[in-house]
Amino acid sequence: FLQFGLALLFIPMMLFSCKKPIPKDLNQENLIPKPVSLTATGSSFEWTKNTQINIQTGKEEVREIAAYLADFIAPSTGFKTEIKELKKPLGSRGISLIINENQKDLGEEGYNLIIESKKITLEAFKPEGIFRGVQTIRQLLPAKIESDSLQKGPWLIASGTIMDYPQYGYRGAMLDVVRHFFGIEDVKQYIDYLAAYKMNVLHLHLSDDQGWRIEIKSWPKLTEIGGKTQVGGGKGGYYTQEEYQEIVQYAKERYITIIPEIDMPGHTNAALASYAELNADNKACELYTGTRVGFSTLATDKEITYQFVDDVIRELAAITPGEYIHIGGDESHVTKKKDYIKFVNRVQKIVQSHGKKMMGWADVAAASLDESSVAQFWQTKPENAVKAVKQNVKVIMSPASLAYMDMQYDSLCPLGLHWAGFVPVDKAYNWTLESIVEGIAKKDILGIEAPLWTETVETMDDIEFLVFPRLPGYAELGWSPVENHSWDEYKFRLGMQQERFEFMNINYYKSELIPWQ
Ligand code: TNX
Repeated sequence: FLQFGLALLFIPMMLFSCKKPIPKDLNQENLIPKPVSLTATGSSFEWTKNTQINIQTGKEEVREIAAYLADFIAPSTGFKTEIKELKKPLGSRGISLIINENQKDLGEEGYNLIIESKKITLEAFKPEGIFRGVQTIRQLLPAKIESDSLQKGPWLIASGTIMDYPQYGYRGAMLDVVRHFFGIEDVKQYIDYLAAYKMNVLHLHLSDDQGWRIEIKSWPKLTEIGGKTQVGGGKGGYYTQEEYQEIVQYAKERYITIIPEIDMPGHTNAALASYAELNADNKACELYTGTRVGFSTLATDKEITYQFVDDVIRELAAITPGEYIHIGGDESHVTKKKDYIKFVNRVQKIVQSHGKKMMGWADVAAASLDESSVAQFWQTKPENAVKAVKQNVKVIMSPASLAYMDMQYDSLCPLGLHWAGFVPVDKAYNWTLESIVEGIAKKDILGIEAPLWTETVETMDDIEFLVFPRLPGYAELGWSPVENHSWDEYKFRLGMQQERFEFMNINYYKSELIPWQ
């Protein structure tokens, strides 16, 4: 009788506790990048099969973001989330994605997120802000939300409010698709990694000594010959203009801008091997599959060279909606200085004539830069970046010794180079954009970019090993206010990302510096 009585007591209690899982605490969540401000209110919202996403009528872009969110949670939850267009989406249930003029102060990418036990309200001035806020919702869901197979709930989101916006408008990564070629599926995967950490730029390094990776219809041999190989002699590859546009579109749907780079006048062996007339001696050189730098140059005093540059930039500008075209300009060691300056000045005009702004590695500051141009600081010595700022040009911070994801973590690291030193995960995080170069202040800086050169990188697994876990740190340096950065606190948040990395099938480097969960 006693057993029966206890059972009577416990069964309803168990049922009750199944219905009401223990609330999560928003303060204990491990968001990267860390939001500007956050207040916990001690209960949870549960995403169930009946949860709907509400949007305002006529907001087509927001509908697409709602569909992205619904698609994202579908494989792991099994839910078919309904998207409802309401005149007043501030209903009492579900998740409302709202464009609101009143959020203007939070800027293009800022958002306000209010999580209550019965509803979630995500408000922003622009769809960009809604998309960034959706990434916050994503990180507040249990890590298994990242799985592509069905998982068990409950799908709780801790309640409270988050007000958030980025410090810098440019938060990017670069992928070198020349030294080793990566197809569009890999590039899309890379874009998804950037999106998850609220990054908004992917710089694609599309030409170099070892290859030419973008179809140029007026100069077809660039890809027919120049696209045929890569470091180590593999088969290389290239994107047709249609494929490139597919990448641009995929990135756009994630509020990421593609910045294409055609590196010149140095780093041009692949072009020089494809067209004899681009060489000073009119002889095509051999294709190159090694890893040396600084040995090639376009013939800067031939008119055909500028015809070539104009055609390439024109075709590229026509399929690139972003405002920048990157012209490289680094390590032109065999171009005479006066020729280099003349070349960059002329190319800057060509870029502008096609309605774009010029971006270049900071070496371009030797030339006369227009204030609309942008210099990317990469060298271990900052003189060139300082020279750019003196010309009122804005800079992107990519210091090799801190932000190069192709630098080895340590001397035992099986992949990567170390010409700028080792970059362990703490070193990668422990710096600020505005205090790294004397004479360059926050007002001179557009943001951060973490490049990945691929001399030693052959597969997506290799990419992931060098990118994770450093990338989330770069995202935080660009997004979160300086007073929110602390390695001692960040490393625990990063450790908590482990379960997410596992569900995402990321081949991350298990650095001993991080207290993995
Ligand atoms: C220098 S960084 C280069 C690249 C190499 C890289 C390797 C820069 C602007 N140029 O050509 O791939 O080092 O880390």
